[in-house]
This record gives sequence, C-alpha cells and structure tokens, in this order.
Amino acid sequence: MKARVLLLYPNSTNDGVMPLAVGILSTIAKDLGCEVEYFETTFYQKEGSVPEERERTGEFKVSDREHAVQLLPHEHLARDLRQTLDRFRPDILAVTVNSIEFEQFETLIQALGPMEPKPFVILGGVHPTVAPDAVIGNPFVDALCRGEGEAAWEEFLTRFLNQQDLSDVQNLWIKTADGVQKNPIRPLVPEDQLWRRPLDFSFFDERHFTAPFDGRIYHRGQIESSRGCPFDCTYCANTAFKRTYKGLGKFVRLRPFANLVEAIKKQVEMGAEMLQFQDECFLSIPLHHLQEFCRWYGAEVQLPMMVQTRPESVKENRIEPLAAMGTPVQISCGIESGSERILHDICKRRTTLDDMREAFKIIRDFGIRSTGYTMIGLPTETREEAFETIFFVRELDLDISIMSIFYPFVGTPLRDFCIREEYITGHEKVTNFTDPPILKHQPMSPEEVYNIRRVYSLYTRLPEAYFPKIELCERDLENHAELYEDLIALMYREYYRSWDLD
Ligand code: B12
Ligand code: SF4
Repeated sequence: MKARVLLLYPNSTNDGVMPLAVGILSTIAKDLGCEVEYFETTFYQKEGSVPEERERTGEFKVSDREHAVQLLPHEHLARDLRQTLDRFRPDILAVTVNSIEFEQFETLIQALGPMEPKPFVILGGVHPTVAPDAVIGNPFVDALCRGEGEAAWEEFLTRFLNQQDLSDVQNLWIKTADGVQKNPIRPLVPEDQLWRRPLDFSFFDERHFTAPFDGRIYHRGQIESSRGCPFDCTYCANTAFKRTYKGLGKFVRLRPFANLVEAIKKQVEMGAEMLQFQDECFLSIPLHHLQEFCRWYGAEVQLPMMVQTRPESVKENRIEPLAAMGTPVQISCGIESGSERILHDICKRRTTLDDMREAFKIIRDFGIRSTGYTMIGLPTETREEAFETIFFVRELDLDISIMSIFYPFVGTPLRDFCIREEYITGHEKVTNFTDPPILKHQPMSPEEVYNIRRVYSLYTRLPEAYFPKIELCERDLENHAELYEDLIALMYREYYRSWDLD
C-alpha cells in the first residue's frame, strides 16, 4: 500500500521555526515510500505571540519582522487547512504538539468541522508524552506517540503500509474496538543511531530561517548537538520525560562528532548566518568533545552561535575553548529567581546566587554575550522576592534578560504542588509566558505579576533614579503609555549593548 501523510504543526507563534520533529518524521515517511506534505499555522496572524510581545516590552529589540514575513489573515487558517485536506486526501494526519499547541490543534479541528474520509490521526511531541489521557480523550485522535518518535513512527508506518495490526506498537496509545491500548515505551534510541538519518528540510523556505534578533533579521539555522538534560528542575517538562524514560537507557545523548559536522555543513549550505543550538544544556557535554567541536567550528564555520546551558555547567575550562574560536557566541542561562528561598524551596535548584554570579562573571570575562532567563509568579512568591530577581539581574550586567510568567506545565513537580495547595485546579487553559498568571491565592495578584513583567526591561536596565517613573508605568500603563515608550527608547539609546556582528 502507498500512503499520503500530512504533517501538521499548529505553531502558537508567528516566528518561523523548523521543528526538528517535522524533519525527522518526513525523512522516515519518505524513506518508506510515502507521499508527504506539510501544513503549519505559523504564518497566520494570531494574538499573543510571545516574541512580538517581548519586542513591545523592550526585552527584544524591535526587528522589521512584518517586512520579513507577510502574515496571512487568521480567518484563512481553517479554510486553507480544509483545502489542503480536500486536495491531498491524506491517509494519515500526523501532528506534532507541545502543550500550548495542543490547544491550538483542538480549536483548529473544531473549526474544520466533519472530515470525509477521515485520515488516521496520530499526535506526538511533548504534550502527548506528558498528558496522554487528555490527548487520547479528543474524539478526533486515533493514536498518540509517547516519547521519542524515531523508531515508533517507523514501525507504525511500516505496519500501516502493510495493513498489519497497529495495536501493540510500543510508545503508542491507540484506540481499538476494545478501548485504548496503552503500549509500553521502548528503550531510548542510542546516540550512535539517533541522528543517522539526515533531516528533511524541504518544507522550510526562507521564512523559516528568518530570525528577528537584536533589531535585525538573520538567516538562522537550528541544530541539535545533544538530546536530554541531566537536571531535574521542578518547573520543567524535562523532569517528566526523565520519569517516563526511567530504566530505558541513556537519557542524555551526544551527537557523534562526524554526524554533527555534516548537519552543520548542511545548514551552512542552506545559507545560515547564525546557528542556534537546540540543546537544553550545551556545556554539559564531555570536555574533550567540546574542545574538539570548538577547534573545528572556529576553524571551519565561524558563524555566530547561540547556546543554552545551566549556570552550573559554566566553568573557565569550558568557556575558554568557546572564546578561543574567535567567533561571536551567545550563552543563555536559566536564572529563574534572585531569591534564595524561591530558588531552593520552590525551584529546588541546588545552585546558589553566588554560583550564578561566578558563572556570569566567567562568561563576561571571556567577552561572550550573555542572556539570562528569569521567572515571576512562582508559587508563594512575594513582590519583594520578584524585586530580588530584578536587582540580581541588574547586578549581573547581562546583555539580554527576559522574564517569563510562571505556568505549571503538566508533568512537572510544581504543577502537582500547585494543585495540592489549590493554587490551580488543573483544568486551566495553557498560557504563554507573557500572558497573565493562572495561579490563585498568591501574595501578588495576577495583575501585579503581569504588570511587573511588562516593565521588567526598564527595571533591570535603567538607573534606579527612574524607578518612580517606571512604577507609574507598572501600576497604570494605559495612562502612561507615552512615558513608557520614552523610557523604552531611552533604555535602547543609552543602556543597551547591541551584538556587533559586522
Ligand atoms: C528548541 C526548543 C524551542 C525552540 C524551537 C521550537 C521548535 N518548535 O522547534 C524555540 C526557542 C522556538 C522554542 C519555543 C518555545 N518553547 Co521550546 N523547547 C525547545 C527544546 C529545548 C527542544 C525541542 C526540540 O527540538 N527537541 C528535539 C525534537 C526532535 O524532539 P520533539 O520535538 O520532542 O520530537 C520528538 C518526539 O516528541 C516525537 N514526536 C514529535 N512530534 C511527533 C509527531 C508524531 C506523529 C510522532 C509519531 C512523534 C512525534 O518524535 C520526535 C523525535 O524523537 C524543548 C525541550 C525538549 N526537551 O523538548 C523545549 C520545549 C519543547 N519548549 C517549551 C516551551 C514551553 C516553549 C514555548 C511555548 C515557550 C514560550 N511560551 O515562549 C515556545 C513555543 C513556541 C514555538 N513556536 O514552538 C517546553 C514545552 C512544555 C510543554 N509541556 O509544552 C519544552 C519541553 C521546554 C521545557 N523543558 O519545558 N522552543
Ligand atoms: S536545566 Fe533547563 S532543561 Fe534541564 S531540567 Fe532544568 S529547566 Fe529543564
């Protein structure tokens, strides 16, 4: 049998990304002889896109994104998907979703109305992994894949094409005449096999590489050099993945060097001007691998690169090889909070504020650009503690810092805590990192949390003499819109360091 597969990515933002899952699923399906098409919601206008909100609030420098990517009217979205379905008539609709995107998917499917003939609908990604009951509960969904898809998708498709029984494919939850068959998860794919197939990037055009960054538009490539994170933060989905995969093999896997080199070369051929590494903790890889990578990258590639890592992994001997490449590097670290109580009692981080001071000092001393991620609205957090975060960030002298409003993702220990303490019911909508918080009964009201985030860039960058004016904007932005714009303009003019890539 031949099969037509429609890959669907219900992106919640207007920023073009190339979900690696799409490239992986497509390669496998094409290798098995399937006809594959791709539909995504990215370039349809939508409310509440986080990167745009961060530009409005002075955390990201405004780029000419509207010029770079023409957005289609939101009303066309369901119509265009319907047309694609009617024209392509897929046998399988394969959807990749994080939590927020699952809600987009449900809304979209409702807007579509009945589908004849209905394709076999299978969902995979973070949300089906951490919240399988909610996903399989959707009447439109036939199956879901928990955890990694490389081997499960291949086995599912092979059986589908051969019209064999699908009910016991490992990793899959699948609806059968006898109810939902919940199959166990197979062992993790070992690192020497995980990246063996090159990804199919054929669906991604210029818009997907378009990255508004630091006031300019770049052609940005995305790359995975390792998978999995060794830490267990209480607010992170990674903790749920690790629980799911307990006893099923090595969780943190390192991409073999030769394979990584080929993947980077491909990005360069596709015109990348900078590379964003998707790894959650780039510097946790063994030192000799890092040194080997830096020697090669510094000599052969030299494109600006952006990595994320934990402050604990920042050590002089790991930053030195990066700096020695002589190519611009940006390192982003999760700070989360400047309050020791929140950091230790709520986030269960073992790191201290002094450790983070040291980490960012090392980054700065080596002339590397730094980004710090913080959160506000964590359970039990007070206004004083939120300001401890603000003052901590001021002290660190970061190049970029963004603040996100805490949302308790399914599968995380902090969500269980919030439900136990009745801060949430567990039935709230998934929100974006810049939306008002969902937690009830907190020392700070939802408005206060929301308002502080909107002026975070001003509180963290402008001299303290401006605090009374910033507070006016914080408490009543609607009536101080002009002052707010002036302060943001002042901040960019006098107190912002652009990344000089020329
Ligand atoms: C890189 C990254 C980003 C990048 C790129 C995202 C992208 N869409 O490509 C950027 C910076 C844009 C980003 C943004 C956001 N991210 Co992010 N991101 C990641 C990160 C670090 C890696 C993702 C990745 O590429 N993994 C590698 C790929 C191959 O894995 P995968 O997508 O899971 O796919 C595998 C399986 O899930 C499965 N699979 C996936 N889909 C399907 C479909 C089918 C049919 C099948 C069979 C299998 C299958 O097979 C794949 C291969 O094994 C993850 C952390 C993580 N460990 O997942 C967070 C993560 C996914 N992000 C997260 C969040 C919250 C966000 C934001 C919502 C934050 C925000 N509010 O701004 C936004 C969402 C906006 C958006 N458009 O995506 C959370 C999601 C939590 C949740 N429960 O939903 C994660 C898990 C981080 C965390 N630790 O909490 N992100
Ligand atoms: S270090 Fe980052 S990816 Fe790893 S568990 Fe903590 S928050 Fe999640």
